[in-house]
Amino acid sequence: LFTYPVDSYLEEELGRRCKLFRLWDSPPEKRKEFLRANSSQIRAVVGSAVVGADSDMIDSLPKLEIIASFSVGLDKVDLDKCRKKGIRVTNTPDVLTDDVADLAIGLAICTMRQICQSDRFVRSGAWLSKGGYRLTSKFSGKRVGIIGLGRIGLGIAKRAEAFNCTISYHSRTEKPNTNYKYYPNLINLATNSDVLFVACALTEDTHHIINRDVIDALGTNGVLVNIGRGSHVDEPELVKALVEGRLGGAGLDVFENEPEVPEELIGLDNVVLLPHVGSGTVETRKEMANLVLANLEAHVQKKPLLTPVV
Ligand code: 8YV
Repeated sequence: LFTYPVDSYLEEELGRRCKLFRLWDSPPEKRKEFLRANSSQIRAVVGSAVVGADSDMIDSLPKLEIIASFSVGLDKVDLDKCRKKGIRVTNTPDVLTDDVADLAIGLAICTMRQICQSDRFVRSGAWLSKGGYRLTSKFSGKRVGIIGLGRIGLGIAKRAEAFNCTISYHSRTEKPNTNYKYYPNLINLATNSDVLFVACALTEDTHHIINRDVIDALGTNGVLVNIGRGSHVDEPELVKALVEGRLGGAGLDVFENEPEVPEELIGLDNVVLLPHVGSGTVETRKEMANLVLANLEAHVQKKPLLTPVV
């Protein structure tokens, strides 16, 4: 069962190798029926960051053996239920780390140097009519804070080091083998950062980890970059802070109710808004698809899974 048409190569390959059910073939109000009608045949679910496998879906598929997600984030999969029912779960780590870390740095620079806004300035003819663009903020050498020092967080740190930034981080526990400064308290990290990157997994603990207090600690010159999940951020609080000028700027690849983006952000010049494209390159999406296929193949051949989570 493929839950969402997220990648045509993966869809083709799944169609070639399996009996493929496409969840989007049935309208949302008929999906329960659709799942019930096909439940005796569905042994695997391929989900993504858009549509995963929630508790109801898992319960409606008694023959389900494996969920292979076309994503590194598994917040849309009920992992506890999978553990209880002995359903295997895989994701797509590593292959997307470079792209997401590249995009994070790109978003920081775009937001601070106002690259997208400057491009709009040229296209609108304002360069001719108004003269040069206003001055922007420097990125090199700034204090970078990273929430979550996993694969992507480390990728961001490594890149930011090349820009002579000082790197600090917050996570549940201090990481061995890094010289980056650890802040057990997120408010302290935000107070001591010019740019704060969200790069942790979305869990109950990290839901709305960016709240009003963190935003205010980052402050009027601070920039928030979110390449994690929209729900890491209390979005109404972020919007308020940006509108009221309590936060310097934000580079956002993810939103709480994608594809909806808060209307108030559209007119702001201190934000850069992207449509969840962190892993969205031809190269990486193909590697992600191949990893999903390889995990499914390993499962049916009773070999060790390549990237098991459960
Ligand atoms: C994808 C993602 O955009 O890996 C993740 O967690 O959010 C992204 O790689 C997504 O799975 C495709 O919808």
